[in-house]
Amino acid sequence: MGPSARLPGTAARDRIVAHVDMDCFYAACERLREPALRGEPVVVGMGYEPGTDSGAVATASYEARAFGVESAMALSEALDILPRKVDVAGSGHPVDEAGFYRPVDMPFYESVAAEARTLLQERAGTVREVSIDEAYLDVTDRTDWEAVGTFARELKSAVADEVGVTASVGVAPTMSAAKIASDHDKPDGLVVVEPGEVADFLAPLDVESVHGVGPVTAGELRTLGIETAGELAAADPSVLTDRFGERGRQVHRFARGADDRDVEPRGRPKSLSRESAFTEATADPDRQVDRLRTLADGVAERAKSRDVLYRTIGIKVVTPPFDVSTRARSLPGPVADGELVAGVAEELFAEFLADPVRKLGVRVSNLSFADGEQPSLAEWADPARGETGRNPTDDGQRSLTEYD
Ligand code: TTP
Ligand code: MG
Repeated sequence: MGPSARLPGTAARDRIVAHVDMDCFYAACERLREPALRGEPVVVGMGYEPGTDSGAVATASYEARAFGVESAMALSEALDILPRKVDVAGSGHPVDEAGFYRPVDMPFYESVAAEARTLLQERAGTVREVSIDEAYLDVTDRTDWEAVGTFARELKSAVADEVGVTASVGVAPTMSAAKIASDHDKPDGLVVVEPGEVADFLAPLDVESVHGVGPVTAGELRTLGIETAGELAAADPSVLTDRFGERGRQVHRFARGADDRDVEPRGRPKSLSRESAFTEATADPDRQVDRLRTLADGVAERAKSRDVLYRTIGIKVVTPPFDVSTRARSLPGPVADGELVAGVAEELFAEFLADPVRKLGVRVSNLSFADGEQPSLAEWADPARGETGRNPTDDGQRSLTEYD
């Protein structure tokens, strides 16, 4: 049996799970190479061209958030509430009410994330990476409940000293409580929820913080008068299953703190993809192709950073109202070639060119991994997938809704 196997019928062991999430990660990376940005409002824009107001906010430092800037906001809107420092000079606008804007630089952020991953892997037996800045650690065999506070503080210091960014950490006996705990005291947070405290910890929180409850489900629950996790936990399970089916039963369990998922290392992805929506459908071929190329570059970059070759290149096109079309082409052999991804994506897109398009995606599949290892079982059976409600794509990476 593997380390996470459990005899049928036995109760969940008291796991010690830590969830680690870096604070304003892209902005923290920018500060790492540009220390003058420390303590300043910093906005990192996806699709942002310095000097313009194009793109959308990928993240903002906490100083910028204090002005109301937040992820996925149109960059032009962010600039309205927080102008660029360089623009306000001599304008009479107070300089301390202005910020620094930087474009997304994925290769750099990936390299910082790789350092953090190495460190987490040294300090925990089992690590499940969920996104570029977020991972679950099973630390049951490294510490105990008396010592875990110290353990987590040392982990945070190591991330700060060796990687140079701050992390928030949540510790709990379950994955879902650990995740909520890491978010509870951000930034630079450390929250430990001991066994027996989970239900009390969850009870006052908004129902949307319950694992598996996204904004839509939360809205429906509110119409049923269920606003907090505690109210969800106390709700009649049959009402929930009538309304939401099996998922109703699941979120009811999560709200009560029950979650017997083990921290499983992430399996090999079957494909890598990126997608991005236009705020409004666009029929402008230049914007369409431009976006397609950006997505293709992003996918190729990701494959390269993971040492992955691919044999199939595909696109996804969403046209109004919500019609999804996919097209794919397989190559004679595995390649790693960004220009080819962009070129094939563009050819596949030709039949849609100048149609109104809401959303575009680029995907590579038929992957081969450079180290020749067999894919792990976790790849085939992964109950924890698709959990964040923020459209993780199949490699666990977020897709950003861009505004333009
Ligand atoms: P998050 O961990 O959600 O956000 P964050 O690290 O910036 O801030 P914090 O955790 O302190 O709340 O996401 C990690 C990175 O992913 C983030 O730095 C930028 C990117 N991202 C996007 O590109 N688009 C998004 O909509 C979100 C939420 C994040
Ligand atoms: Mg984060």
